[in-house]
Amino acid sequence: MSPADFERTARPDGWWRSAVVYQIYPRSFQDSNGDGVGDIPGITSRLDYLAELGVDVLWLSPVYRSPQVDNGYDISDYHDVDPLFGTLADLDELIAAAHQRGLKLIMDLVVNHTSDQHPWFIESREPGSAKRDWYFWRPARPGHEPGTPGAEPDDAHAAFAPSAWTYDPRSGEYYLGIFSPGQPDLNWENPQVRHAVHAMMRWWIDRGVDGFRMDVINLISKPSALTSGEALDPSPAGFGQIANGPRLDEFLVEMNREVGLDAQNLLTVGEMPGATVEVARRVTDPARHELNMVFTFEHVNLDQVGWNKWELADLPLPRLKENLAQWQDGLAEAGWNSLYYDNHDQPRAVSRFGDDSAEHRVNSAKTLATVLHLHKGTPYIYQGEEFGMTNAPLTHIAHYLDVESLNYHARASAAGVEEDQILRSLARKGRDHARTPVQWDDTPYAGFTTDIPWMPVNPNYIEINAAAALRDPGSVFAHFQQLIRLRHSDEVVREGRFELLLSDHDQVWAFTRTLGDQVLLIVANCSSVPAELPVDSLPDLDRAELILGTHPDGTSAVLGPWESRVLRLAS
Ligand code: TEU
Repeated sequence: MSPADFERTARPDGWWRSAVVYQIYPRSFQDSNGDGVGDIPGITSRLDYLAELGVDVLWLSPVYRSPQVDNGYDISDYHDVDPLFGTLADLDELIAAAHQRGLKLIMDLVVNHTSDQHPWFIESREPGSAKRDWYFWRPARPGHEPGTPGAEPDDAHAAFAPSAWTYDPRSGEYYLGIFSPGQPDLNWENPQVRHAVHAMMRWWIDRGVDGFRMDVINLISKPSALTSGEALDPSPAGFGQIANGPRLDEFLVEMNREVGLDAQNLLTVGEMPGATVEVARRVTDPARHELNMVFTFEHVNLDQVGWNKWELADLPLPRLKENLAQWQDGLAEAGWNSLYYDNHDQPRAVSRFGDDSAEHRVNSAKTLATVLHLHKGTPYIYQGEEFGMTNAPLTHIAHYLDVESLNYHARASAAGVEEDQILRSLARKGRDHARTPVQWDDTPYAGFTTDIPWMPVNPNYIEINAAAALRDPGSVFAHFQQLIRLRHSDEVVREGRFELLLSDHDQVWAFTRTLGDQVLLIVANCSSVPAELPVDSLPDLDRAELILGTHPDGTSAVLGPWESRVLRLAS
């Protein structure tokens, strides 16, 4: 089947509503050349494994040329692959090999900012250059000597550095980087910037990619304060004051039109820190031709205080249930949800929302997946989640490599925060946990590489690895296969209306999915102790047929620790 034929048949309208996406973080997925870093030929060598899992789409975190300040989310050439990961030819081969297996592939589009090593930015540093206005440049704060402490244009912080403004002696001015100095923000007010991005996206589509995951895409339209040269308010973290700017919809509609995103039924998902249900409903309304779906952050920011991910907070189950239900109800009539717990920025869900002890890890991983995949929307599986990988035992700052973790440690230490408190926050929320190498088997370095990995393998790889899961019909892997098959075969799972039940129950997560006279009931015990089912407050269980369960006896009125059941109610 030619690529063109494949594209035509393989991307019918709304195909992504029945798809399951698998995220690959190339640096940690599979090394093929023994340099301790994952690469593209390594991914290609694992395509049969991914086809066996049953997923439909592969999302590749960035593999473009990059100084790797933020592990690739700082791109210096959008039209080339970083030698760390391979070559363009390797990527073409991966795309073709994926398509041959019926797998689609989407790229990570990082266009809120580039690397400070990108030729666009290097040219922009020249005061008179035609690309000066491709980025945000500002003079020093009035009355301050440029380059001296406190001379930054305003007090805005960066996510991974003390200030959002970096002094450039070349012009004596400051440029904006809301993540880090190595990631200067592009000025999307400038139509030349937008056209260059559109052309780059068309270039990748011509190479066969099936869509884009768009990095912090709701930050591209900056608030008028910034675009009109005024100061930003210095809130410590969070994108509240920058997110969802005045021209966001205009820029997304223009991109969709100019690139032909909907016209070619390409998958588009926008990462949107600070997006609300209202923003998501608007942006993912198919009639508006903006995006298919967005990644919200609300449910992954509940176990913290406000925007500060390092200030930990307990998360009673009703709060998590309520938040996901709000997004289900909010996008029930228009728009579409993405469903995720794990990605390369979040700690492992089984350790965070589940129980990763030897006694409960398998069932809590299965039950968390059951609950997520039976919500309405497109599920995302992060590498290793499909066999229950856990957080790593990172107990010293030397164990952390991520720019965000190291910046937090530096800032908190400077502010006098106790080391053990800093380490407690990092142990709970650090991104490093998601980035340990994938544990393929129990051989040295877990089969990830034949040399010293860029980041140590989690020592629990002897027990927790893909090979062991593949051999075990009762494994987390086998459970994910069943969830994916259910989504592919059952329209109620794809399109059924969601309704939360027992919203205040602090152990049981229960809800129904209804399509016409078909009803699925999902009940899940999200605790490590048995839970009595309040049968009087549930549809008649005696009329229910168990279609997927984690425990042998699916009829008892008591759910075992981390037991979940998907039941079809007789109509
Ligand atoms: O993440 C955006 C983002 O909001 C995260 O930085 C998040 O706030 C934080 O990591 C939560 O811990 C995207 C990418 O997913 C991330 O890997 C990049 O570091 C970031 O953008 C900048 O490109």
